[in-house]
Parts: sequence; C-alpha cells; structure tokens
Amino acid sequence: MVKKRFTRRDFLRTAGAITAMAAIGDIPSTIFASERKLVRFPEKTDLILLTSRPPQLETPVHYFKELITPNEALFVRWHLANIPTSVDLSQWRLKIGGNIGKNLELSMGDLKSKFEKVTYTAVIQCSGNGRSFFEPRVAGGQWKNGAMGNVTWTGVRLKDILNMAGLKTGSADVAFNGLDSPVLPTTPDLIKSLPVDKAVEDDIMVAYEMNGEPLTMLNGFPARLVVPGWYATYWVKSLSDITVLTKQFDGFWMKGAYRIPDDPCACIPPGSAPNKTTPINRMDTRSVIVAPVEGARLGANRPVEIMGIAFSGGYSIRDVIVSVDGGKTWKEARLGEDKGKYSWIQWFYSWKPEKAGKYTIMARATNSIGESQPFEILWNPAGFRWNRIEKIEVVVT
Ligand SMILES: Nc1nc2c(c(=O)[nH]1)N[C@H]1C(S)=C(S)[C@@H](COP(=O)(O)O)O[C@H]1N2
Ligand SMILES: [Mo]
Repeated sequence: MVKKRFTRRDFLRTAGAITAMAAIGDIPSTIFASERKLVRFPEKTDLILLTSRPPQLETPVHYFKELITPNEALFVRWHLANIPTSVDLSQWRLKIGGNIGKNLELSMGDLKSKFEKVTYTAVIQCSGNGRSFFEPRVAGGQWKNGAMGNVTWTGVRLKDILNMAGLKTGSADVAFNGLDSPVLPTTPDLIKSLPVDKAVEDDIMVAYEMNGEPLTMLNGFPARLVVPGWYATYWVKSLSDITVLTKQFDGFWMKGAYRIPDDPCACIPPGSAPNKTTPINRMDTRSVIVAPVEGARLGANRPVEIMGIAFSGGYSIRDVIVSVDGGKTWKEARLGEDKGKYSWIQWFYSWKPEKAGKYTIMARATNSIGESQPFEILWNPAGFRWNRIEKIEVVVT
C-alpha cells in the first residue's frame, strides 16, 4: 500500500506560494498575527512562519491552553531543504546495522507485530525555543515560546530493537539518520547520536503514532526517535537508519552544532566564545505563562485565571510559584492533571487585581530534584536552553 500523505507538488505549491507572496509583499492581511505571518502547510493548521524551505513553523501560544497539543498545531523544524513529502510504506524499512549480531530491516508491520507497544506523553521542545528573548540577541531561528508541544507518543522501545539486532561489546554510540537530505553535497546530512548507555534506557522510543494517529509527514512520518526529557534535536524524524558504532560519532551535527558551554550554568559572558563545549542533552525546568497574554487589558476587581504550563527534563514538577507584583511576593499555583514525568503539567492561579495600573506577572517552576529557573538570562551564543523566569506585563483598568 502506498501511503501518500501529499504530493511534492502540493507541498511546494503551499510553501512556494507563501514565499512568492512574501517576496512581492502581497500577503493577505488576514495571515498576520502580531507581525508574524501565519502559513498553512499540509496536515497542519495555521502556524507562524519562520522559514518555508526548510519548513520552520511555530505553534501559536494559545494552543498551550490544552494539556495535549493537537497534531495539526505541533511546531515543525527541519534543517535540510530536501525533506520527505511522501513515503511508500510498502518500501520503507528501518535498517539497523553496525556493531551488532545481525543486520535488520524492519517494516512498519514488523514494528507493530514483533515488539511490545509502548505509550507515554512527553514534551517535545527545540533547543532554540525562546531564542528570540535572549539579550544580547543571537543568530538562529527567532522562536518565541512555540517551538514546543506536549504529545502522546506510541511506538516501540529502541532497546527492544537493539536487543533483537544483538548489540556487540565495544559499542560506543548509536547514530540515527532520517530520509531528509541536504541540497548541496557540501552540507552535512543530519545524523544524531546517543551514547549506547543512553540508547538502551527503557523510555527511548521509536514512535509511529502521535496522539493516536500516524505521525504527520512534517513531524516525521512514518517513524521518529523520541528521547523523552532531552531536547528535540535528538528526536530524528522519518527515521531510516540506526547504526551502532564502536567509536564516538563525530559527524557535524554532534561535533559542530547543538553544543553548549561546558560549565555548570552552560553560560558565558554575552558576546564571548566558550573555551569548551559539550553536546546539549536534558531539558531544563521551565514554566510558560499562557494566559493572560503580554499586554492584556484586565478589569479592576474582576477575577482572572492566570494559567500556564510547566515541565522539566524527566522529573515531575514539584511546584510553580506565581508573582503578580514583579517578583516582590510569590504564591503557589494549583497544579492540574499529572500525565507523568515527561509531560507538562498545567498550573492555575486565581487573581483579582484591585487597583488600576500596570502589573508584572511572573511564574517559576521547580522540579522534584530541586531544579528551578534563573532570574537572569544565562547567555550562550547559540541561544539554547532559554528558561529564565517568565515575565509578562498586563494593564488593569
Ligand atoms: N530527520 C530530521 N529529524 C529531525 C530534525 C531534522 O532536521 N531532520 N530536526 C530536529 C530538531 S532540531 C527538532 S527541534 C525536531 C523538531 O521536530 P518537529 O518538527 O516534529 O516539531 O526534530 C528533530 N529531528
Ligand atoms: Mo531544534
């Protein structure tokens, strides 16, 4: 059976039309949202356009009022312009090779019938989520808070696949490659790796469903790696090859990119360059204020429910504290349904501002091992790991 999600022509028509309209300045005014353009790609709803080729699309923050991010609203990020636009499942195989007993070529049917099925909810977040908030500014996709989402993933354990292949002694790293490829031969293909000890952890998944549906093409159909608790750079989409290596993988996307300063705060003085770097991995604790939005006008003596979400890299959230006076006093927020340590949790705080004026609302999450959020920006040149305490200003009239 050929599973054609959409044709290359459909795809280029959407992406190309927007690029062309942008070039001649003829984008209909209805697709502007606070100066950022909205665009609709196949299987997706209107998302905020960062770039169209490769697609980088951000989720409007109001979707985070929901505990689970709908598939059509999940952000999209590809590095290379040749992305798969249709995959024939009768041809697709997940190949496992390298330092193993037996090479495998698994079909989707094999994944679904030969392995135990696993499901959990996990936050997917780009390392550069919030990059646009850094001061001084840094280069790279200028994401606000929408390069993240909370999704229920279903698939099989990577560990079970590696066990079937028979990991041999002397294995160091496991490398993951997808169906996307660079346009120019000089651009390195996107290949990511995990140390073998990490790769065999119970919770790492080769996922073929998001929220009970096949993955959307743009989010990695037909299967992707899910490394819950770690930044999404490792969550290789449209997975085609898993290779077990006897040496540390030294490809560009591990050795030359997605690295952070190798010191306890992973930060350096703005404008300087780090002496030593290390690959980014586990996500930092953070909370995001979803409602009200920056600049909202509220009525004096009218109750308002402040809400948001909080998560951390694989440890549940212990508490979220909220300030409505710019950080002078703090009170604990109410936490919503707990969908496990990789999921985000919603928090709520009921407030009745008494006097007219400007108010700064802040939120700070702490996880079960005491990791929290800084008051000051921890600067790094790539603009990764944004997790400074959220602050928004609202006006009470
Ligand atoms: N094959 C492939 N997988 C990839 C990438 C990519 O460029 N190619 N980008 C990674 C990065 S940096 C991010 S943030 C996530 C984005 O996942 P999404 O598009 O499903 O939101 O995919 C990751 N997996
Ligand atoms: Mo990313």
